[in-house]
Amino acid sequence: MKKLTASLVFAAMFLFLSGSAMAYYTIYDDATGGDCSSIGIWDAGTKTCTLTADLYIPSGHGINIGSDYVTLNGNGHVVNGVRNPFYTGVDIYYRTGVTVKNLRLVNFWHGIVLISSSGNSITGTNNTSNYIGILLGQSNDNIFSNNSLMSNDHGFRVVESSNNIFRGNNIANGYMGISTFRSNVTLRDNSISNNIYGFYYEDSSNQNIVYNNNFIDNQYQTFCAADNFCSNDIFSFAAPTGGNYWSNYNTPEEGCSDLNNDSFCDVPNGLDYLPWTMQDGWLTPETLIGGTITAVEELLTSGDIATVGTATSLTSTLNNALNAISGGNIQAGGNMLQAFINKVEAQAGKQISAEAAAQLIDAAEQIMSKL
Ligand SMILES: [Ca+2]
Ligand SMILES: [Ca+2]
Repeated sequence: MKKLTASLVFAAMFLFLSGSAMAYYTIYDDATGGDCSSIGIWDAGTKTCTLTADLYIPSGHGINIGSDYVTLNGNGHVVNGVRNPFYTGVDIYYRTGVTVKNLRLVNFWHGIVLISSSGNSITGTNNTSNYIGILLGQSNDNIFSNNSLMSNDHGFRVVESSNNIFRGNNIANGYMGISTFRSNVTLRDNSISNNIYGFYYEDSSNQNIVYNNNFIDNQYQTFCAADNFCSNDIFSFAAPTGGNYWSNYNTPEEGCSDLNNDSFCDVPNGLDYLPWTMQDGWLTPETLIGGTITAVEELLTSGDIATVGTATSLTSTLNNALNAISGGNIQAGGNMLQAFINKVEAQAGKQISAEAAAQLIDAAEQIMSKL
């Protein structure tokens, strides 16, 4: 009966949300970007609305995304709301290919809502003091990366949604960091800290993939609301990927000894068969170089690196660094990473966009600091 009631509540909520898409501003893919011209600058070529000022939304909904394949770039600006039921900062209903980035959403009932929307990207947003930071309903295959969710009752709330990826988010100081209902999620590289419940999943929320996250000082780090409805969840992979870091399971007193010094606890922590003994243990020089190679390939695809030749030169230098470090020749690896930085600097603003060059140099310097 409890589950039926909960389901009806969600159904009613979706109807309410779906029927209330009236927003102060709607971004459309047209000559002016819909209302974009009154709050920012519309680039019709890239279909991007870039905010030019902070906004205050005194009632109702702030910005509705009215077309597929558009980008809303907050450019660091804040949209402030009023925390009454269902008032929302950004509405994304029945959309695909939408990107929302670099936007701050404060004091809404929902910071961002996705309903029946798949294949979208929410990245680098900052959601603070909302009831729910980001809500998904019946929305699949979206990516949520590098978002900050602080002091929301629920950081992420995921309802009847599948195959969404949550990566590199910082979720802290809430009642539930991420909570799911009849859903499955992939959680990776997130920091989930100081919530009552870190990851709360219920009612056939199974087949979750949860690895390489820092679970820090949540009263309940993970909580399956009904064991018989939570199954086939994966909390670790074989070394060197391993599982997660758990602040309540990282010392011998807590059951985590590491007698063979491989940075994994020698005994599993529940379903996590390879718990890390240190935060971010998976961010070794080797894994970071692998990630930087991937970044170069992505920057080539996005056009931030102009030619295949430039990208190949960079990845071959990174592979040389990887081989040297894997073989124990740390100094040679460091020299290769310095050579990589020199190559990037030489092409910054030429074959490599200035922004991408700064990103790659930061990555290389981070790796060198770990050698
Ligand atoms: Ca501890
Ligand atoms: Ca060990």
